[in-house]
Amino acid sequence: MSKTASMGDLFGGETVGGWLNLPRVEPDALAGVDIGVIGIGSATPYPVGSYCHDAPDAIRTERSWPAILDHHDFDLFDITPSSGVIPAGVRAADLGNLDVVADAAPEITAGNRRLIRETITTMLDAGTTPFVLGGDDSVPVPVLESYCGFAGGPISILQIDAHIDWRDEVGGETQGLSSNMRRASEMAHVGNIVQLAARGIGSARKQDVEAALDYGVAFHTMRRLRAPGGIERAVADLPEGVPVYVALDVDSLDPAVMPAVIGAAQGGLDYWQMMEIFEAIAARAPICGFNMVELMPSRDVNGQGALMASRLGLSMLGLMARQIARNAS
Ligand SMILES: [Mn+2]
Repeated sequence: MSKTASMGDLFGGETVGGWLNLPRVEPDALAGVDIGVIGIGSATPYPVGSYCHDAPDAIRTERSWPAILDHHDFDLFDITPSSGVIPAGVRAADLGNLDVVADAAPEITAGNRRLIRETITTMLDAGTTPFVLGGDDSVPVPVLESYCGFAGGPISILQIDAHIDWRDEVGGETQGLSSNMRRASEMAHVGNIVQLAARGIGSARKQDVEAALDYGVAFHTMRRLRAPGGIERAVADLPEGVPVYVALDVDSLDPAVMPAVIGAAQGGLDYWQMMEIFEAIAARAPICGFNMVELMPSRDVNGQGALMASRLGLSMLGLMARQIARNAS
C-alpha cells in the first residue's frame, strides 16, 4: 500500500522539529522559551480508559510541514502581508510528551498528577507559558493547581466545552474529566470562571448547576453564544487585564467539524466562531495558559478532527505569540 501524499510532501523538505515544525526543546532547558507546547496524554482517566492518550501525536501529525510557521496565514492576518505566525523576538518550542501513564489505577494517576504539577510549575517558574495538548479533560486539574505560585497573581479561567464539568465526583473519582471546573473553583488562586458553549445533556445534575451558579460562574451556553453579539458578551465577562487560562475541550465544536470526541453534542461551534472567541479573549486579557483536550483519535474520520485541532491550536499559538510581542514592545 502506498503512503498518501501529505502537505509536507507537497511543500518538500524534512520535518525535523515538533508540532508545526517548532524546535524541540527539553523541559529542563526552557531559558528564553516564551511558549512551551507539551503533550500530556493522561492524568486521571475513569475506568473506561485513557482514550485520548495518543491525541498529542495525532495533532502533531497534522500541519507539521517545514516552514509552515513562516508562510502567510490568511486566518490570522487576512491580506496584511506577514512573515509568519510567530512574530520576531517570540520563541515557541515543542517540549515533547510528558511521560505519563495511561492507567486509571489510583497510584498511577497520583503519579501522573505529580509529574504534571512538577513540569508545569517548572515552566511557569521559567516564564514559559504552558500550551498543553491533552489528554482527556482530567489533565487541566493538575495543570491549574500549578498556578498556585504564579508570578502573575490570581487567574481567571475561560472554559469552552459542551459540558460544564462541575461533578463533585464520578464513581468516587474526584479528579476526573467531569470535575475539572469544580476542582478549579476550589483553588485559592482561581477567581472568575467564564464557561462557554454548554449544550445538550451531559453528566451535570441540578446540584452541579446550582453549585456553579453559587460560585458565580458566568455561563454563556451555546444558545446564548450564537445570538447576535453573544461571543462579545461572553468574553466581556472576563475581568480585563487579569491573566486568563483558556481551557478548551474540543467537544465544544460541532460534531460535523470535530467527529473525534467521546461526548458528541449537536449544535456546537464552528471554526470561525472559535476563531472569534480566541481573538476576543486575546484582545481582553493576557493568556497565561492554554489546553486543548478530549481529542479521541480512535473516533476520528480521515484525520479531520486532528486537522481541526491542529489548525485551532495554530491559531491560538499565533494569537498568544502576538500578545507576548505586544506586551514586550
Ligand atoms: Mn470537558
